[in-house]
Amino acid sequence: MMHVERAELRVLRLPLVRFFETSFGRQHERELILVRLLGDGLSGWGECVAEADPYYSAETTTTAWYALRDYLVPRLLGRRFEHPAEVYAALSQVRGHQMAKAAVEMAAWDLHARRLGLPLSKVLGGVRARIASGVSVGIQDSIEQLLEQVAKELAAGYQRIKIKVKPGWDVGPVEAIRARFGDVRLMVDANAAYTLDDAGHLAALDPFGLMMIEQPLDYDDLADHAELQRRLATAVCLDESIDSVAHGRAALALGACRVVNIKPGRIGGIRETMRLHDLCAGHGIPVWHGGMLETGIGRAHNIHISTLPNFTLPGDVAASKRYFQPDLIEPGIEVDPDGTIEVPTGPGIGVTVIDERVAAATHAHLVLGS
Ligand code: SMG
Ligand code: MG
Repeated sequence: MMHVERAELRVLRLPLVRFFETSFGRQHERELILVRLLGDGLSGWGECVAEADPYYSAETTTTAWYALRDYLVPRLLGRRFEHPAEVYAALSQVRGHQMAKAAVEMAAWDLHARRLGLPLSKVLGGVRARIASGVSVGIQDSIEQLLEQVAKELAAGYQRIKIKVKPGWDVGPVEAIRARFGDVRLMVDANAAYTLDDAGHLAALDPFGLMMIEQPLDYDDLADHAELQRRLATAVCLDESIDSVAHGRAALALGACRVVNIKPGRIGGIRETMRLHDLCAGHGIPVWHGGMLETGIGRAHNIHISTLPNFTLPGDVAASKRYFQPDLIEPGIEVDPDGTIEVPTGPGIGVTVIDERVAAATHAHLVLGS
């Protein structure tokens, strides 16, 4: 029995080591919410993937704070759960707010695994001790800068390169990477920057043998993606459009993608991740773990989740030092020269949170419960 006695919510702001630019803008800082659930003398951590601005998703740190404080945490406080798989259902009266739900649900999984004294990956039924790591390289100011970044990441061992694209920064950068680095595992992510009218232009990427093109069309679209997939040789991967297991099912039924990026935060947490993972496996659709510029806390969750069997492609789960120096955990997440990350073996997410670093980055703090 897991007893939820108290919850701590925090808003943190951390500078990024280097700016990160997508089709919707450039950011230099990460604002995020941390959730800590306490009970029976133990605590579990969750990290909310919502950002300060509603550009990747409608949810933001502000909406997540409101949902957690007024609706989600109050539904868990004082309650006992046999298993964290029950937590998502306990939040079901609240519509949407998947990122806020995921943050507190994932904290419950960490708490549960710590009570059992087991690494989270074991509790989930994970099948590997190391995960394959890829990187996401943002839009750069020049092709030279892009090639420099890609060279650095390949030298670090990363198993696949993803570059962010947008109209005006797509075929040229891909061509330049192929010319310089040959047959590396390469993919692109448009973060919804194109429309179906661009299908002909996107087909110009087909000859480059990309692993996939991620979220080319609108953030909530499925029908146009299905039409685009019919017109492209390159596999379409959906990210933003799959914000629930139900939408995942619709995407597969429509043939809107051949690959799925799973971010637990986007779909409501770990239980929903397991459902979407199994659904995709049943359809022969490979999945990989997305990233949301998480600190080591969210990153550690992502590593454990990536041990599930159908996470067969390298994810956006990279080393701490690409984003934060220092990270909130010690030691930070490291990538070995073979492009893999070791799954932490300690209880729960298995990383040590450095309280002083959390405190120093905290801009708001709220304790709920006894
Ligand atoms: O965490 O390495 C990371 C970032 C990976 O590119 C990444 N994420 O659309 O997949 C994506 C983006 C979303 C974050 S941009 C705010
Ligand atoms: Mg994406």
